[in-house]
Amino acid sequence: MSERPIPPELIDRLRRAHRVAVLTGAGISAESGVPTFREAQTGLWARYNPEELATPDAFQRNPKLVWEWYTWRQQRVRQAEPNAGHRALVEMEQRIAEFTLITQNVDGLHRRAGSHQILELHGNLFRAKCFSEDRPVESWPDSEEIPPRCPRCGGLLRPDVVWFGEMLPAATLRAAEHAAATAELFFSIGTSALVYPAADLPFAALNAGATVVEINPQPTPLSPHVTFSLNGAAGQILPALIAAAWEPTT
Ligand code: BV8
Repeated sequence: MSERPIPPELIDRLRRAHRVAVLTGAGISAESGVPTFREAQTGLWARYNPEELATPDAFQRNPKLVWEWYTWRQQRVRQAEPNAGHRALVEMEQRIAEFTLITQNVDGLHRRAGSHQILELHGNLFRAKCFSEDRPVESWPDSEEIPPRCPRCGGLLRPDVVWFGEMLPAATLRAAEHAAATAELFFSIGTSALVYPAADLPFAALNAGATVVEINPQPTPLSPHVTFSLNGAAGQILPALIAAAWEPTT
C-alpha cells in the first residue's frame, strides 16, 4: 500500500507540542490480532452483534452467555501482543510534557506496551465486579458456576466494563474531557467515532482550537472535521510519525 508522506506541518506541530491527547479505539489493537469491536464476529459468536451482547439486559437475560463471551475475548487478548502502534504511543508519551492516552479499548494492551497515563473510558476486560453491588471483586473461589458469584454478597460477577446504556466512570470521563479541551494536538486513532460520549472528545478538542489528527484506513463521521487525516494502519503510520518527529535524520 503506497504510504502517503506525513505532512511536514503535522511533524513540526508534534515536535513543538507540550500538551497532547490521544483517543484510541479497537483499530489500534487490530494489528495485534484482536478483532475490532464492529468487525464480524467469528465461530461461536458469529451470530451475535457485539452491541447486543455488551448490555446489562443481555447479561440479565443470559449471564452465562455474556460471561463466556468475555472469557473468550480475554483468551484472544492473552494470545495477543501489543503492536508497533501501541509502542509508538509509549514513545510519544516519553517525548511530550503533558500526554494523556484516552482509550475506549478494554483489552489492556496499552498498559502491556508500557503506556502510563491511561484513561480507560470503558473499563477493562480483565477486571470483574459484582452485578448487585456494582463494586470491584479482585478474586473469588473456584467454582463450576458460570458466571461465578460475589464472595461478599453472593450476587453474580460481571466484567468491569461499561456496557451500552451505562454511565462511564465519572472521574475518568472528566479527566478525558479536560485533556481534550486543553490539548494543542489531539489524535483520534483506530476508532469508528460512533460511540458516545467518547466520540464527543475530538470535537471538544476542535472547539478549543486544537489541531486534530485522525489515523484510520477508513473514513469516519469525524473525518470531514479534522485538521489532518492519515489514511492507513496505526501500526505503520504511528512509528513513521515518531521517526519523522524525533529520530535524527541520518
Ligand atoms: C452512556 C465496552 C449515558 C464493552 C463499549 C449520545 C450521548 C450519550 C450516549 C449516547 C449518545 N448517543 C447514543 C448513545 C448511547 C450509546 C452509544 O454511543 N451508542 C452508539 C452505538 C450510537 N452510548 C452509551 O451507551 C454509553 N453510555 O452514554 O451513558 C447514558 C446512559 C443511559 C442512556 C443514555 C445515555 C456507553 C458506551 C460504551 C459502550 N461500551 N465497550 C465491551 O467492549 O464489550 S463501546 C465499544 O465500542 C468498545 O469500547 C469500542 O472501543 C467502542 C467504539 O468502537 P471502536 O473502538 O471505534 O471500534 P470499531 O470496531 O467500531 O471501529 C474500529 C475502527 O478501527 C474502524 O474505524 C476501522 O476502520 C479502524 N481500523 C481497523 N484497523 C485499523 C484501524 N485503524 C487504525 N489502524 C488499523 N490497523
